[in-house]
Amino acid sequence: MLTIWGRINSHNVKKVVWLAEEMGLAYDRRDVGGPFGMDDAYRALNPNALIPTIEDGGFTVWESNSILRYLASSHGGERFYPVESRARASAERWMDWHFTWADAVRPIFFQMVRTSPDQRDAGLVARSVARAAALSAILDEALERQPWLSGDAFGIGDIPVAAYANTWVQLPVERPSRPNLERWYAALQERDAFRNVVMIPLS
Ligand SMILES: N[C@@H](CCC(=O)N[C@@H](CS)C(=O)NCC(=O)O)C(=O)O
Repeated sequence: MLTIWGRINSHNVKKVVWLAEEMGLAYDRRDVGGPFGMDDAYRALNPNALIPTIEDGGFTVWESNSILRYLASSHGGERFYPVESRARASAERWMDWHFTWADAVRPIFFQMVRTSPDQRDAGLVARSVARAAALSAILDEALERQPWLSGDAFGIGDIPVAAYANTWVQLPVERPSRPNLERWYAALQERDAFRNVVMIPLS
């Protein structure tokens, strides 16, 4: 049985649980992090004191994107991970680019969801909203040429960007029209795992 440590309102935990659900894996998710805290046993598993961490038959991995790659390389998850080297690089590029995207979306999320209104930094929100809007043009352009960030089919190249795209879409901020991104987001919503794991209320 796969064990996934991490509270489910974490973007990085959502990514891993989403893939586990897509793969139909049996897993036991344990709440760690944020209000749940972390004990010494958890810190021994993950010296970064961050979530998520997984344990699979005595094998422990942390770093959410590494976990995605591991799961998609085992347990029949290969259909989510292109094999051919150029197709794989094209898909994986979005897993790395997601850090750029997350750096724009995260401040808006923290300010609007996890910061009381009187403590908010309006300048930071405005700069981050503008940055996310500009970056969304890059996504839109890519999704004009292909249906998924992973290529012709949904895969792990879509998951990290989509976790933050959902937050961007759910936040009450101005967004430019991005037809291809909107078509991709609508297609994501047809996936049960995306709706059930990622599209939960932001908290
Ligand atoms: N690069 C790491 C980042 C992990 C990370 O920053 N996790 C956040 C939650 S999204 C965390 O552990 N925050 C502290 C906490 O929840 O207590 C990964 O992708 O796994």
